[in-house]
Amino acid sequence: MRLADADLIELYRRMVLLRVFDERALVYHRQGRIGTYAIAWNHEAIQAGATFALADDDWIFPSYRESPIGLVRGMPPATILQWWRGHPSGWWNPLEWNLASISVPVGSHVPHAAGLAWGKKLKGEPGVAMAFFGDGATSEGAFHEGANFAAVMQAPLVLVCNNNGWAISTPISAQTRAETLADKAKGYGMPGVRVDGLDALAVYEAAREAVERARAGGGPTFIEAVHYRVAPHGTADDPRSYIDLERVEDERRRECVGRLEAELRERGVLDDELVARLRREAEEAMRAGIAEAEAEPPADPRLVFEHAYADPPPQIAALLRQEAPSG
Ligand SMILES: Cc1ncc(C[n+]2csc(CCOP(=O)(O)OP(=O)(O)O)c2C)c(N)n1
Ligand SMILES: [Mg+2]
Repeated sequence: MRLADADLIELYRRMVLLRVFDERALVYHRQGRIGTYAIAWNHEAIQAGATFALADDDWIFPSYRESPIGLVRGMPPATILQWWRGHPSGWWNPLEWNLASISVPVGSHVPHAAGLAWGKKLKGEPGVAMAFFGDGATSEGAFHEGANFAAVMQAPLVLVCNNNGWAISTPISAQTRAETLADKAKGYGMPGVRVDGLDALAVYEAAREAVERARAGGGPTFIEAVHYRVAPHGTADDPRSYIDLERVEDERRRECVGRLEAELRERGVLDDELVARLRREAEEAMRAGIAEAEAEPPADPRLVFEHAYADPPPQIAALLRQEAPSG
């Protein structure tokens, strides 16, 4: 289905927002203003493209790689920056955004998404769930359980696998003997499709079909979005010892935001002025976001323990009784 010009601009705007978030977040990490950060550079076509097929009622289950995905629903950048700063104001109420909390354990959110989708079906409520995870997650038991369960229950679930070729330093060839990850879908009895992970419109189209099928009672779909990771796994990783650096250079030249931009310029939908304005707005949102995050008072360290124990051990109970540190 052809998107209207206004939709194409909105899709591009979301990609720019995600790109600028990622680039600024890396700088903030280097400046010591946020903690470890999972770099999402060149994953924007998958994140913006797939979620573009969702309605506001639909649920998103992100992994750490999709940490800024709330931006596509209007979540303030400060919230996500606070998450990476380990500050409680970075914990949102999932019901407020129909956005589950970010899963750092690999694949453990796939059964959660399957359960939510099945629950929607049982209650006769509208809405589908979309879970994002990586190629490495397909080797996890939790992925298998979630995918199988969703298929058996014909739950309205869309599984979006970001196949960037690497699980930190483990290449896809060490994860599976399957020719493609999409082939795994057959074993669960669900449709599996493979798309170019740098082509936002192709990802959108695959997601649109999957969402439509899910809404119509046709059960889950597995989407494998293929690309090659061009940035380190995260800020604590140095991939030079394991990655194909020539391929990285090559892939960087084909990066996905510039690709959609070129297509939309050719269609006469984007021009210099609009491109500059959207980037400027995203940069301003980030400047305001980090300022807002840093203006918040630091969290009370006792919070770390408050929700960890029903009956705290005596030493911790004594610490919790102390006055909160001032400043
Ligand atoms: C259950 C579990 N095992 C191990 C880890 C450590 N770990 C963090 S990221 C990662 C690699 C995951 O790769 P992939 O699923 O391909 O996602 P990507 O990071 O490439 O987006 C691993 C093994 C973890 N977070 N959770
Ligand atoms: Mg991966």
